[in-house]
Amino acid sequence: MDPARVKLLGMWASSYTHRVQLALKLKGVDFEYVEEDLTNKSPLLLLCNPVHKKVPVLLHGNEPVVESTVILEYIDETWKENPIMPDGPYERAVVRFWSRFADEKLGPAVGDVFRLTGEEQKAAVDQAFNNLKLLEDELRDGFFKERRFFGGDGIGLLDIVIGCGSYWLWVFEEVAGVKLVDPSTFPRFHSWLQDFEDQKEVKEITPGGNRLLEYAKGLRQMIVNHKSD
Ligand SMILES: N[C@@H](CCC(=O)N[C@@H](CS)C(=O)NCC(=O)O)C(=O)O
Repeated sequence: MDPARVKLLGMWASSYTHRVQLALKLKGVDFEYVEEDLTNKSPLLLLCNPVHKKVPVLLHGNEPVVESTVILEYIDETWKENPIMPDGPYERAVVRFWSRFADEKLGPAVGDVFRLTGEEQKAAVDQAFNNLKLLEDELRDGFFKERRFFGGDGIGLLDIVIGCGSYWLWVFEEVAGVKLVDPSTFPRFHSWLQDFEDQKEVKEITPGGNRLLEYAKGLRQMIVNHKSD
C-alpha cells in the first residue's frame, strides 16, 4: 500500500468525524472517506479501534490513529503547512486544556439538554449556560481576548474542537425547544460561531440544513420514547 495514502473512517452526522475532515481540508491533504454504519460496524473499524470501536479512525498507510483530538495533533505534526497548534508550550497547554473542557464539560452538558426533559432538562440548561459563560469570559477577558478565532487570525485546533460540535447547538435548540446561544447573553461566542460557520472549509464539511435536523428529531424521539417505556 502507498505509505502516504490517507483514509478516514467516519459517520456523516458525527462532529468528531467533522473535526478530522476539517483539519485535513485546512491542510490540503487528499484522503479517501469511508462512511461507517455504526449499527453494523465494519471489520476494518473493529480492527483499527478495538478499544473504543468508534469513529473517527484515520489510517495513514497501514497505521491507524484514533480519538479525534489525538488525530488532530497527529495531522498537525505530520503535515506542517497551515499549523493548527501554536508554537509555544504554554499556548499549546492552554489549547489542550480548553479542548478537554469542550469534550468533558461543555459537550456532555449540551448533550444532556438534548437527552433530558422537564426539571432534569432545566438543570442541564443551567449547566450548559455555566459552561458557555466560561468560554464567553475567556473570549472577552482571557487568553483568547481580541482574537478573531481561538487560533488567532485563522482556525486552530480549539476552533475545530469547539466549532465542529457547535452547529449541533442550533439543531438541539430547535429539537429540544430551548435557547442556548443567545447573542445578547453570549455575544462573543455567538459571533465567533457565526464567523466559524461562514468559513468555506467549514461549510464544505457540515451536513446540509435539514438532514441534521431530521436526524436529531428522530434521535430525540427515540430517547424520549425509550424513557417513557
Ligand atoms: N472521544 C471520541 C468520541 C468518538 C465518538 O463518540 N464517536 C461516535 C460517533 S459520534 C461513535 O463512533 N459511536 C459508536 C458507538 O458508540 O458505538 C473521539 O473524540 O473521537
